[in-house]
Amino acid sequence: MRISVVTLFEEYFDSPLQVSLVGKAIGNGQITIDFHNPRDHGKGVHKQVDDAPFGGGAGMVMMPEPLARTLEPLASSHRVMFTPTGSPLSQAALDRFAGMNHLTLICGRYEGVDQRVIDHFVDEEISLGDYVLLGGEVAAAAVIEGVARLLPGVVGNPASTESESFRDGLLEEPVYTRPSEFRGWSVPEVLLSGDHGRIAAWRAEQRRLRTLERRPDLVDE
Ligand code: JCQ
Repeated sequence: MRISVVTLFEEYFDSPLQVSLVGKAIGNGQITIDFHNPRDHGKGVHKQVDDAPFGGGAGMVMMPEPLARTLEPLASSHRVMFTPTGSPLSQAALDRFAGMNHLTLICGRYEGVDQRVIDHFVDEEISLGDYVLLGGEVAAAAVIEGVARLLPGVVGNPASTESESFRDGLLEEPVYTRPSEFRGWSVPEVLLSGDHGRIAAWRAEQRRLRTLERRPDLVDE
């Protein structure tokens, strides 16, 4: 799979792409990543990429020409831009992205991006959540990691089954490992019982309770 990243700050991705399974997937050639910097198409001696908003107001807007020039050669890919006004990122979106040959991740900066570029050079807008960051780089790194673990062979691949379990719409149950007593705190007895029926029932109940308490929005009704 090829992932193109459009960013003013390629160096932001240095460690996320080296570390762990993502680093391995890139090392194996399962993922190839290339970077494209709108600054290379910036205007004038200062390579300007942002300008004041029409109509006034605070902050700067990314200019259309440098971004359009950056995106033109990537037109045959699926182009995703990260903005706080996009559709929320989900496991379903990651599953969809993981099936693509060539994905382009566009990191906005400043207060926004000229809408004409979004209208004509972007396929979808995605948000990492209801908060504002300085740029889309964190969201792009999240998508790279979320997609990498779905690619065949990257996680030795229980990943696809794991995302299945998220798809059933409940949070995961709590998990424990040795020792069975840690600083006086015991592991729930049922998990040591060897009774697989009881364990499965306990896990299902924990998932239900946890979801009701923390994410009532995920429970149907
Ligand atoms: C992404 N949740 C928050 C900030 C404007 C392209 O326009 C903008 C992009 C950003 C950076 O992304 C985020 C974000 N998901 O802040 C402002």
